[in-house]
Amino acid sequence: MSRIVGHLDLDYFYAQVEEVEAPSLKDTPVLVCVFSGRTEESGVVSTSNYKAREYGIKSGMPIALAKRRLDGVPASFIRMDLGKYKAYSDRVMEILRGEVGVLEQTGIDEAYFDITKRTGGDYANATALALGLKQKILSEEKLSCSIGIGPNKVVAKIASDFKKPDGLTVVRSGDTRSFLSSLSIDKISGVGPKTAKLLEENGITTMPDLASTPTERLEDLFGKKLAVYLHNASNGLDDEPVVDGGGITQLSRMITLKHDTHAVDKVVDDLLPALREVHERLVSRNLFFRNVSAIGIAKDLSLHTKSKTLETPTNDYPVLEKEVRELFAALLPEVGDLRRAGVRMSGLQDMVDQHSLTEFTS
Ligand code: TTP
Ligand code: CA
Repeated sequence: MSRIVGHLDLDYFYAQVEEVEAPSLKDTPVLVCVFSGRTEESGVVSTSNYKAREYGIKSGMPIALAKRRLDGVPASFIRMDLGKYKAYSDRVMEILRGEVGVLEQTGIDEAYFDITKRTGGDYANATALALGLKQKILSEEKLSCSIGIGPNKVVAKIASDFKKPDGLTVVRSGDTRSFLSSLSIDKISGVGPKTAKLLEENGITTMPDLASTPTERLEDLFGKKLAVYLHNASNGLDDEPVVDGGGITQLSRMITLKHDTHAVDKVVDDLLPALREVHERLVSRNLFFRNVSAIGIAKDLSLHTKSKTLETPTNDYPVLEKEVRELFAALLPEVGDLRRAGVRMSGLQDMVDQHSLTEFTS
């Protein structure tokens, strides 16, 4: 089965969150700023929407310069609010986790995921999964993202950046070389201006140049590790695995409740189909869970969780439902009305491990 990896990156993330919270901003430049506080204009632009980018606004630009570029243009300069973006990020990652299982989050707005098993190594299935994911994130969080699908992490990352915003780029394993050949070398993750300059000084200016440069020659310039990486990446090769953040596999699912409520029975009733679905996924993968969490998203969109670690791992559905009910009974009085609810099972382990554990303890 050929490997299929995805990379998701949210579009103009901080600025897009500000647009979601105040949709009237959408058609004008939005700049999320870190104000240093010395003067009204001191500080830098963290990011901006695509409207602002039309005026040459870039991340890291001094606010004063951005103001000059936008002279006479109605634009919003908004103070960066990391807590708010983190809450959106957490919820998007929950949605993603629910769809793909294991993911490797590499930034507040980006993550890799391996969908080889889930798609049976079939790119048509991968495309459908990615489209469904984009739709889900848009309908639940009103956020657009760009997704790249490819045979490995290097290609998936380049692909997610290929068409932005709201892009989906699928690069099948046989097409990686032709896809990469027209791109500049700095599209490879980890190639910054310094590396690009050194390559250029050595006559290596295009991706095909780099792809056909023997590793030994690159080794003289960059040392073995980077040389091998550059050679492989420019040839579309990479076998780095997607590593789940905490090294623990998880299964989760979030739903939007029919009505905002703090009644345990109502929350759990709405959640039952999702619970069954996530349990089916557990059983179909021959897994047991050890930890279970109730996840709630309140009306102000804040995220709350309560978790429990079981004494013995299990794959028993009634246990799952009972634990989830108890966790929500503890969570709801603290949080009040929920808008969305979810469940997460973590500390997953193979039934095989479980058998050997039982043999060992009995
Ligand atoms: P990016 O993904 O690099 O940028 P982006 O999401 O704003 O835009 P796009 O992906 O559509 O090109 O960074 C993610 C967030 O990280 C970004 O929204 C704000 C923050 N950030 C900074 O604070 N400073 C920076 O210099 C950069 C590049 C990003
Ligand atoms: Ca982004």
